[in-house]
Parts: sequence; structure tokens; C-alpha cells
Amino acid sequence: ALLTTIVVVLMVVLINQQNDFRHTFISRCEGFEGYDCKKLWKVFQQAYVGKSACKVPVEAYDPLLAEAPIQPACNRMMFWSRSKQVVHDFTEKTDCFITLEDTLLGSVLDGLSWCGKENSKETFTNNCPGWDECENNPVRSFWKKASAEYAHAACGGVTAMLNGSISPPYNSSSIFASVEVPRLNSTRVNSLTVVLVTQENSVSNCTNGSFEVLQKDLDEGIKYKCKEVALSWLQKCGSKPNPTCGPCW
Ligand code: N1C
Repeated sequence: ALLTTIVVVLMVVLINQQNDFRHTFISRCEGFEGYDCKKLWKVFQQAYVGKSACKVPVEAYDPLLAEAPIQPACNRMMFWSRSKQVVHDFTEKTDCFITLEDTLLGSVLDGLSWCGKENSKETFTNNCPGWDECENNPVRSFWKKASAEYAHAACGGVTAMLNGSISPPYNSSSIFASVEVPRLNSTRVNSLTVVLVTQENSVSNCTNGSFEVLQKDLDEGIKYKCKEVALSWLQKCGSKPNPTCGPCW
């Protein structure tokens, strides 16, 4: 009897986990107009369901991104690396920039973890591989695919917020450096402005050697600028109404 109880409890936990994830996916999706969210859920699942959690390549998400392509917003696209919280606090207040998390798929999957298992039709949200545990894990492959499309769609002047409290602020192992920068295309993007967010004990400034690597990685013809902006200033400038959306740095 005890064993049966344990098995039943485990099954209920598993089913609820699945339904919670599906529910989050669909309800976040329904906040956007003009998409068939149930269909998107099906297409999303096909990327990882039934596969071993370290065997989901980036291309597995091709159908999903084809179903819900990233919509470009010229001159408003914000990139970031190691500065997620600061960036979102800022972009939410000003409404001048968009990030990948403001697009349908980025918004639906932000903060979530998921994976499948061989010979199973389920979605798991616990015990999925960590970001660095294996290259082809479902979460990492999704962000690589979505980030590639986001950078590919970019146009006009683009901005990237990087973290001055770490060195190097531009790190080749980041998605920003390895996936996004190489996909900014000079026929569409005319400038990249790095906003290096500094604090009192910052270890990096715009002269950091990693920014030379960044300029080499950039498509020729894209103008590069770097601006050091204090975190306290950024927090102030984000709270001011900025009707023209002009840069406050
Ligand atoms: O590896 P990163 O930073 O350079 O990735 C950030 C970069 C941004 O410009 C985004 O456009 O890549 C895109 N991106 C996301 O939008 C995103 N949302 C949430 C990449 N990763 C994203 N995440 C999660 O943040 C993801 O699950 C992974 O764990 C981190 C990567 O952030 P990072 O190392 O600070």
C-alpha cells in the first residue's frame, strides 16, 4: 500500500509539473495578439520531447522560430551580457528599448527550464541539465537559436549593456559574443553602442582589451561606440519620463 501511495504521489507530481509548464507557456503566449498558442506549444515541444536532454541541437528550434519569427524594431534593440537585471529594470521603466524577452518567444520562455527524456512524451522541469553541463541542452539551444534570430533581425543603431564589474566584460563564451555580434549585418545595422555599466568598485572601463576583440568580431561598416555609465545614473535616467526616447547617456 505504501509503495502504491508513493507511486501515485509521484505520478501526480509529474503530471502537475507538466501542466504547470504548459500553462505558463500558453498563458504568457496569450498576452500577445495574433498567435495560435496551442499550435506554438506543439511546435515547441517537438524540439525536445522524446530526446535525451543533452541531445537537442540548436536546429531543433528552427520550426518554432519559423512559426513565430522575431519582429525587428529598428534603433530600439537592446543586447546585454551579465547584466540581465539592470537591463530589464531600465528597459521596463523607459519603454524605449526592446530586448529578446519582450518578443513573444523570449517572453514565454524567460526564466524557465525544460527537457525531455528518451522514450517519453513528457516535459520535465526538474533535473534538467544545467547551462554548462552539456552543450546541446534544450534551454541553451533555445537561447542560442532565439538570440541568433534576434541579432539577425536587428537594424539601425543597436545598443548593448555590458557589466563593468567583471573582466572581461566582452567574453567570447557568452551568447552575446559568440552568437549575436557575429550576426549583426552592416547592410542593416549601422552602429553598436556599448553601454558599460559601472559601479564604485568597477574593474573594467571602455579601454578594456576585450573591446578590441569586439571591434574585430563586428562586421566592417558597423560604427562602434562605448560609453561608461554609472549604475546610479542609469537608475535615475530610467525613472525620468523620456518622451523622445533619446539616449540619456
Ligand atoms: O550569454 P549572454 O549573457 O551574453 O546572453 C545574453 C544575450 C542577450 O543579448 C540576449 O539577447 O543573449 C540573449 N539571451 C537572452 O535574451 C536571454 N534571456 C534569458 C541569452 N540568454 C538569455 N537568458 C538566460 O540568461 C539564459 O538562460 C542564460 O542562462 C543566461 C545567459 O546570460 P548571460 O551569460 O548574462
